[in-house]
Formats: sequence, C-alpha cells, structure tokens
Amino acid sequence: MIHLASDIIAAIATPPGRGGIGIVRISGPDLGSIVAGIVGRSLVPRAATSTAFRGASGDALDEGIALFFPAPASYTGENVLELQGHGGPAVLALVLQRCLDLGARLAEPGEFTKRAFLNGRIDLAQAEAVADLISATTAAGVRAATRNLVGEFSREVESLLARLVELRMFIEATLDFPEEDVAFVQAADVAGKIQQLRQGLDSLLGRSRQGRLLLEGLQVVLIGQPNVGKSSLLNQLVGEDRAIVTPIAGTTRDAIRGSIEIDGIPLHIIDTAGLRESSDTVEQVGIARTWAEIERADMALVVTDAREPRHAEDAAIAARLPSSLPRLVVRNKIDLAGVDSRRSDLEGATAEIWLSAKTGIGVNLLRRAILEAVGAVEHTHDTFLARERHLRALAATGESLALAAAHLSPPTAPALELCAEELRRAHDALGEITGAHTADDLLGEIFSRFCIGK
Ligand SMILES: Nc1nc2c(ncn2[C@@H]2O[C@H](COP(=O)(O)OP(=O)(O)O)[C@@H](O)[C@H]2O)c(=O)[nH]1
Ligand SMILES: [Mg+2]
Repeated sequence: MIHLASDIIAAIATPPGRGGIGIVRISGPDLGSIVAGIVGRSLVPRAATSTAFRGASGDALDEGIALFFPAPASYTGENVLELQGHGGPAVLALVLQRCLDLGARLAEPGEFTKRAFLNGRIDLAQAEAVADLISATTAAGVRAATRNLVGEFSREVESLLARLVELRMFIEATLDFPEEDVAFVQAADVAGKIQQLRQGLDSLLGRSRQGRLLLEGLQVVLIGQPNVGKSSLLNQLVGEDRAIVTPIAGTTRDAIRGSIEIDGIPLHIIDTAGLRESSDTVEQVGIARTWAEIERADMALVVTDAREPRHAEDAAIAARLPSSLPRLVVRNKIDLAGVDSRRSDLEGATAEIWLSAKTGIGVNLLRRAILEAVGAVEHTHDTFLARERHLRALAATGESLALAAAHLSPPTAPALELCAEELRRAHDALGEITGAHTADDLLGEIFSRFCIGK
C-alpha cells in the first residue's frame, strides 16, 4: 500500500525549550527545493553532512548536520530530511520558517507517524506505541511500549487473525454446499478451533490489560472508618506528609492523591474521607466523594484498627463495596495493638496485612500484596501496552467468538449462517487493532493525540 501525500510537512521534532541539539524534520514526496534552498547542494543518502542552514539571502541561520533519508526507507516512507542544529527556540523557529517559505507546511500532531502508517511502514498498534513510548513514565512502561513498537503485539494479533480468517474461509466455503455443511463442520472440529482461538484471545487480553496498568497505573483507594489511619498510610506509602493527620475523626474531607511506583508499576493512592454517619455537611460531601472514588478504583485497601479486628462497622463497609473490586484488609496500628506484622496472611480473597502506618512496620508486605492482588507480579515480562481501544476490540472479538461457538451446538444449517456472521464480526473487531479495517475518523482520533514533530 503506497499512499502518496502531495505536500511537504515540516516540524520541530525536539521538545520546546533550550537544548544542545534541535531538530527540524521534513517529509514529503520531493524535497529537492528544500535541500537546495537550505543546504545548497545535494546530500548523500543516510550520511551525516556538516553544513550551514541558509536563509533566503544565503546567510547562515544556523549550522549543523543534514541527514537525508530517501523514500521508502525512512520513518514516514517518504523522503525525509532532518536538520540537526542548535536547540534554541528562536534559531529553530528560523529554520522551520525557512522550510515553510520553501513550500513545506507545518505538520499536524502525529502527522509523521500517520504517514508512516499510511505508507505501510508500521501498523496502527505500532503507531500508538510510538506515542505511548514517549509518554511512558516507568521502565516497565517503556519495555511494554517497545514490545508493541517492534511489533510483538501486532504479530500476536495477526496470528489470531490468520487463524480466524482460515476458519471463516472454511465455513463460508461449506455454506456453498448446503447438503454437506453440518457433517463437514463437525468433522473439521470447527467448535474446537473456535475454542482454541478464544483461549489465545483470552491470554492476549490478560497480558494487554496488565500492560495498560503499566502505562496508566492503578487507582488504589484507601477506605475505612474515621481515625483508623488512612491518611497516615497514604503518607507512609508516598514517603511524605501529603494528607493531614490528626487524632480528630473526620479530618479528611477531600480525596487526596499520591502517586508511587512499586517495581515499575505506577500506583495512584487515594486517601478518602472516613466512612461514617455524619451530620456535618462538609463531611457528608467528602463521604459522597469517597463512594465516587470507589467506583473508579482498581482496588481498595480497607483500613481497620488492629485493636478491633472484628469491628462490625468494618464488615459493613466491606459489604458495601462493589463485589468485583479487588481488596486487601489492612490491620493498622499494630504498634498499639501489640501484634506483629508476621501475623499477615497474604493468601486468598480475605488477605490481611498487619502493619503500622506510623512506624512503617509491615508496609513493605502491603506493597507486595498490592502487586500480587492485581496480578502484576507474574506478568511484567510479557505484557503489552494495550490501549482502551485495543482492549475493547479484543473483548468484542471474544464476544463474537463466544456467540459463534454457541451457534454450533448443535450445528444446524441455519445456525451455521449465524456462526459465519459472528466470525465476520470477530474478524472486523480484531482487524481494527492493527488498522486492517479502520475508519478514517478513528485514524484522526488516534493521531491527533500525538505531539507535533512525531
Ligand atoms: N500509634 C499509631 N498511631 C497511628 C497509626 N496510624 C495512625 N495513627 C494515629 O491515628 C490518628 C488518626 O490517623 P489518620 O491517619 O488521620 O486517620 P484517618 O482518619 O483514617 O485518615 C492520628 O492521631 C495518627 O497519628 C499507627 O500505625 N500507630
Ligand atoms: Mg484522614
């Protein structure tokens, strides 16, 4: 697929501000006039040429390295020129303006990468990985984005697609022989093959969900009765006094956030107003916010006082949490209760961590338990940095495959038509990830979130 853009785009590719080096990047079908106007001589492909960058009157605007990458072996697949000069905003603006005067236009955000996609240099999931790699804030996030960028995620998607296409071809072909179809389909174990596809898809979905955590982090909400030590625990986890701690119940009203990283996984810890019946209007608003935070959270830490581990109010709070929300019970203030953090029980759905938010004893156990509870421990090495869009597409594919399978038990002739239709839907949904079938508006949406120059 060769997409020929007719115009030349240019942008400053390095971040704004002052730096040792600043790069203006230019891409288009024919850069002859730009090279001639700025460099004044032809460039050897992919060789660094030390040169002045010249303005309209021949005066040097800057000097640096010019690099020419002829199509199609360039980032965009078009002819690309990189002018690597000095990293000052004013000098870069002059060089960029010179490119515009010579016929280029200012690139839109993500337009270089969009051209790379349209020219078949990378697929859509890889294009998104470019943006994710740039915005990754942790080492684990970078590794996961890079795996997408080099196409590992796309290869897994493509391999599932290939198996799906094969199944579709088989079923569509069988439909042309209505006499034989049912027996045929049974003999070929289509149901078994759909089942295998679903397993492959589930595995990919699991690893992709995990990868998303690496990029965006996990929302962990601290909840419990007033005064059990939620704010103290936030401060202890974050390592600084973020939230106000007092012996007065009802101190925390606004949800307070602190971000930390455990083993490369970003966690956003949210301290909330303690849950109790209150006649104080401000506290009531705070408690309403607590419930709103619980709705958005990936996991809850139910903080309790270790001196009263069987408090009825704690059980009532836990019972009001959404049943699907993963949680850990924290028994705080063990320094006052006279118990040991070794009492912690990390197994099972009722995992309990005994700690002291004040002294810090047992808090490391909590860090580990959080990662384990969200399954982040075993997966950090083969995850993919999936976006919401990918997760939705994978989930939609899975739903269609489940319906396709359901139509096969038993495989009657009309049901086979329905099965074929569901497989077609699954194919569409899965194809969206790498952009095999992608509507233009989706492309606009994806690339507009890039920075200019990418
Ligand atoms: N001794 C001791 N006191 C604690 C501990 N955690 C919290 N506190 C105290 O308990 C009171 C309430 O703590 P705070 O963090 O404000 O509780 P919150 O209302 O749940 O946010 C404060 O006086 C804290 O110093 C702990 O582990 N040990
Ligand atoms: Mg508090």
